[in-house]
Amino acid sequence: PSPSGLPSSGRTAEQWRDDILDKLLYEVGRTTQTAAPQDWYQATAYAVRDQIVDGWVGSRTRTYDEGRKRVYYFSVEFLIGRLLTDSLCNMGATAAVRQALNTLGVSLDSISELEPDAALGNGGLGRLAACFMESLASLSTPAYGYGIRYEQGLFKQALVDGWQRELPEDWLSLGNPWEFKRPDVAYPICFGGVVEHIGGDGDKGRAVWHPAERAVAIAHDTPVPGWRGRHVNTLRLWSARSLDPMQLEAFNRGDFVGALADRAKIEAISRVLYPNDETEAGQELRLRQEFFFTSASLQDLTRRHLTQYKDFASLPDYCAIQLNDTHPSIAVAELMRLLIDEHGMAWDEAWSITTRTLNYTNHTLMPEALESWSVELLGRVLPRHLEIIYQINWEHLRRIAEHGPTTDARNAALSLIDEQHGRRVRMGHLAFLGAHRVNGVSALHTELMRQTVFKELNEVYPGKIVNKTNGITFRRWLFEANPRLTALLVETIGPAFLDDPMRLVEAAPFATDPVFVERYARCRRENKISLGRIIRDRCGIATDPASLFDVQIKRIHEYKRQLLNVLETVALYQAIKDDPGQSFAPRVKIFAGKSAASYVRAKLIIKLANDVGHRIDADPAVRDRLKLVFLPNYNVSLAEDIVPAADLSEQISTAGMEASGTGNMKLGLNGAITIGTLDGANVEMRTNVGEENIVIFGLTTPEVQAKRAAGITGAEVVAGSPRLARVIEALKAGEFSPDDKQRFAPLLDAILGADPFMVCADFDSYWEAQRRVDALWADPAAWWRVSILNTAHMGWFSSDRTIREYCAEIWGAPTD
Ligand code: DL6
Repeated sequence: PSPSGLPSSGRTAEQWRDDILDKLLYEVGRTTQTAAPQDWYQATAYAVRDQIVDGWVGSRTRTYDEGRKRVYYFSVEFLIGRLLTDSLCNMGATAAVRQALNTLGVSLDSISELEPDAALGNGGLGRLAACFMESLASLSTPAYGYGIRYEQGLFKQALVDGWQRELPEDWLSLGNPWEFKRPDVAYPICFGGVVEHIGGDGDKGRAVWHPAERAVAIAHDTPVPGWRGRHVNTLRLWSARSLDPMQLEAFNRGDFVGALADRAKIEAISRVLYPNDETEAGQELRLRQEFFFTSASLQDLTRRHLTQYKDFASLPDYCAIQLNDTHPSIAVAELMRLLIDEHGMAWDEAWSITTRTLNYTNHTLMPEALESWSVELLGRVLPRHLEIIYQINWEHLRRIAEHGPTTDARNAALSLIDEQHGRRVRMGHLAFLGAHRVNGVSALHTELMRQTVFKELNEVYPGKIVNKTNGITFRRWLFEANPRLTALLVETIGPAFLDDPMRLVEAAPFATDPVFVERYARCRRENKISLGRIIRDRCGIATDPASLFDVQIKRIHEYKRQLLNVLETVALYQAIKDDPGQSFAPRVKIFAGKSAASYVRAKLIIKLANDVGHRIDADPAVRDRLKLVFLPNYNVSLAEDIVPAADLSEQISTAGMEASGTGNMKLGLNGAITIGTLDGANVEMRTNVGEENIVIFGLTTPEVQAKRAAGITGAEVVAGSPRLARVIEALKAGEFSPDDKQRFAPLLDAILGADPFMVCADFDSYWEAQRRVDALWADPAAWWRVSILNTAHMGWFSSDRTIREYCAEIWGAPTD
């Protein structure tokens, strides 16, 4: 093991030094005299990449030679963040490269910071895809991630006077040393036009699609090295190019803009990542994006399969495709089209192959987030696919009719076509029908899928829905993000947990060992000091590491209830002012997260948090006991700074609404104590850590459902809660927005009315839970015991466990 406790790659610092100098000269074209920090970053990345490539080639050869089954993970988002530190960690090369750079007068930490985050995702779904890719490689499961190479990732968030402003994200502007462009791996992607039926077999027969428009998908490959570099997989992202660079005739006429118009329209497909939780995101471009990467990926993998195995009958034996949410669910119709129209297969055989190859993961139950496309749009952009979807639906409803009496209402619920909202194709239903297995991402969420969105389909296809509780990669979220704690754990319980996360439990007996506790607490303190520097630099606020760092980091959404946290902050502020003698824990409330650009209320919540923070900071009577900071531009690398420094993890969504959550696992692994509702994976975290080691509050899912049905308004709840009433009064009176007293009226109206997210209903319970947190904080031995036990019991939430379950129970794919 290297000094950090992590394994070493076997390459010496001298070898790395030579490699880096070589790359600096011959790849970057600079000398040590002329190199800027960015050049050093590039040279180091190229040197590290070289070491990955050997393993990459070896892994592909082994997969081919041994006929190993491949997993294909289709995802419109891969939120991978930075790759240099990730690769170094997995290759066991961090210490040697650091030393090599030191001899050249370069700091590894400084150049790592220059790498832009690959922000090719919005939040949980995209980050899960990144963790899964890493675990697949670490478990030596042959896998490809397929997605889109967005030129602009998720927007950069600036805070201007407390308001979110979106700035373009330009992560490729200085090049991307990790990717290999493959201009030869290119597929045509078609849109529009008409369909000609040529075969017999009626509506199930073969057709020729005469498209109106053609794009080309070009592959860009990024190697994904697993833990200890044993196996390397591929993330293949597609970019869109037009067939013709320009209309030369128009150009020669002097119409320079018109000459490039078609090209611009095609290339827009891979230009920008859509914000996922924007309800109106479903515009034509989004549909084109989804089809674009799905079709390219299917063409690519079927070509690979055919080259190796010569026929399609064995496709399900050698390929498992996972659809990450409904975004790639057009794969059901596209795979059918490829098999029938392009390869001449009969419908029934094509359907059998499709439904044994595809699987689908659902990530949300919120009706507005369940994708559907108008029949008109789908028919216009993908006419052949709409026909196939109609035929799948016809067969599906016919089979149901054959199995006994049914009703119109039941048929309407089962149909792929939603007739209630202007004839729309339900993409979740399509994915369900086309999949071998459909999974939820936590036990509670999976059960709710069975009871709600897929109730009728589950009755017709019992057993198709299975649960696969999410996980996180410990390499990124413990070893890299928290080297101090990792080294302490290695020293205390040995290195076995680095390969088997369940062995973390061996740290449990040390939860009451004063020497270990002191060292564990010291790690946290040092991490808090590091985070404090970031807070000071970005927010201009000084923090005391002796304060409780209370963290809520995630997308800003009403159901995630940052508002509840801010309201509690106001109540605490008032309580401290009322009676300065009360012994509340000194706290720094840390928020970070982006709101969808068009989500007005979420943006107002950001403004409220900022206004409350400023008000508190301006109050000398309170500011040393309570702070609220909102760190701008939350992304993966900022999360890596915050997570190891958190004492308290806020997982306070309305019960029944968070599919799983994975921030809860990252923070718990690093020893933050969770304050949370019985929602998503919090339920399983309680089981794993023990109910005495987690602070649970609030309504349960059935209680939320009952409250909603009873139609109790927030105003009625407030009438019975003097503390909340006072908070509301202060906001109404404009105490936090003297320049615009009405500013927060839309937020108040929402919670005082139907209060769909139960902010008022859960307020008192949340307040009391926070006071339990205060009491625990006041007893350091108890606090650290609980904190350490959280780290020790988080092994089950490794994405290695999740991926092993997928491999064994869904994909039939090999591990190790
Ligand atoms: O499954 C990953 C992640 C869950 O942990 C979160 O609970 C869930 O909100 C998130 N969903 C999304 C966007 N969903 N859609 N569509 O990120 O997935």
